Amino acid sequence: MAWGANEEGQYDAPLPNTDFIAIAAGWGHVLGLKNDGSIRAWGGTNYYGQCTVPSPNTGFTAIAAGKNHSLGLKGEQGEPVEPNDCLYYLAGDLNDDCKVNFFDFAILAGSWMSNNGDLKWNSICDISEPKDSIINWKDLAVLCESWLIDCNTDPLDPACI
Ligand SMILES: [Ca+2]
Ligand SMILES: [Ca+2]
Repeated sequence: MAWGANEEGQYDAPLPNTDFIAIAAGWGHVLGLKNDGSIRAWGGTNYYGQCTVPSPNTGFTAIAAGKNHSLGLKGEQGEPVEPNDCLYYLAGDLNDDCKVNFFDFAILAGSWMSNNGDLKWNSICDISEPKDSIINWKDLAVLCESWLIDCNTDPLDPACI
């Protein structure tokens, strides 16, 4: 079911319009995650390819949409997860694989704008200083400060010490 503005065809979910387990809305486009792990995308002008799901379009477990971009999480709990041998605390590394990338972003997005006690609440995402029992831009800012730092390949990065 959809309501509100439809200038970009946001209502026009491709048929068969069934078996969706999650949806995400961008500016003019919409993502739907199906129970078979594939993503459908519709609406918008697709100038940026936000509706073109990379292949193989399988194995997705979560989705998120920005204004003109889309995100899909594959595997469970941000797999692949490498053995946790981090000897340091890398702010923003939410899945303990010693680097900060889209897997961590997806975990943060999963509890976005939740408060302690909400269904979506995930305490590991409260990385703001100080912790404030809400997941918002302050936590995203901390993650962004370490964005794409990989302590496996660059252990001398100041963030990895
Ligand atoms: Ca990580
Ligand atoms: Ca916070």
